[in-house]
Amino acid sequence: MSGRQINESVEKPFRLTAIRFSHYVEKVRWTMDRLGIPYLERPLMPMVHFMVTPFVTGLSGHADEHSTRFSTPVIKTDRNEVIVKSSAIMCYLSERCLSEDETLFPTEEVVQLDEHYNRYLGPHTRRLFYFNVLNQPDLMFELADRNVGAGQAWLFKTLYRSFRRWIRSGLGITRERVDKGIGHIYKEFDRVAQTLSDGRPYLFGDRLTAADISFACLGGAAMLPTPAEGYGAYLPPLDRCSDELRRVSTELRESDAGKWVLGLYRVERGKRVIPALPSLS
Ligand SMILES: N[C@@H](CCC(=O)N[C@@H](CS)C(=O)NCC(=O)O)C(=O)O
Repeated sequence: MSGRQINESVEKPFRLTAIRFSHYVEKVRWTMDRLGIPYLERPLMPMVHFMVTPFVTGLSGHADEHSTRFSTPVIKTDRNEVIVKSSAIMCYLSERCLSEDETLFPTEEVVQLDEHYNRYLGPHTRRLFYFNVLNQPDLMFELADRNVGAGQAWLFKTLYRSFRRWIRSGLGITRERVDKGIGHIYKEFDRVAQTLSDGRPYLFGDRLTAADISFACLGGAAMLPTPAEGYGAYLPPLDRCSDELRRVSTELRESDAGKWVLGLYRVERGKRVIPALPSLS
């Protein structure tokens, strides 16, 4: 399915404003790549995004209990519509490009499971990631060097100490919450394995839905998938991560649900077909 033709109903490339390595952004990139939507990505580092997204969303941003109204992903379509929130964007793309038989949101259960992952899985994997990686400035600096342009990377590194403090307090990152979160992540992976244990290829049967993409991105990010494995941004290499992050990622990779997610990246996501800025080579 990866490598679909450029969608001909699209008049000019969409614009994706994105904290480049975000797993919520990956949901949208996956969907756009899958549907052949041409887009240009404006890649951002966290905190630097506050200097950009207000100019894109104006007053239309949407806050929830885990993110501000200036959060990403945000897209601007070929018709100049600005859409915020990963699931709303996926829904728009699905309605615009897919028939009723192909929709990514075929039932209310799919909508609910996607939202469940938005609210109860994405925040836990993100806290686990930041709790560990913020303590390794060299890894954070490499994320900047590999994911955004040189000027922005310089700004991020220069203001890193303040940014780190704000990220920690903004996301409520504490040892206790991370410990609880790890339990939740394992539980969600177990639940997925149980659902798939009857042999079905996807969470809702024999077709890929938004819930599969959502789990693969919001849960799968804890396994730190690489661009070669299909992830649309650069995440830190496992062998340089802290013992805790490496242990959890490795255990998830070896679990049934983790293997299934890596298979989804391989078969359904594939490598990105639309060049992004800057290059991920
Ligand atoms: N509910 C939003 C959440 C997205 C989200 O949390 N994005 C993070 C990136 S991991 C972000 O931009 N955070 C910065 C902020 O909240 O200002 C969605 O699904 O799009």
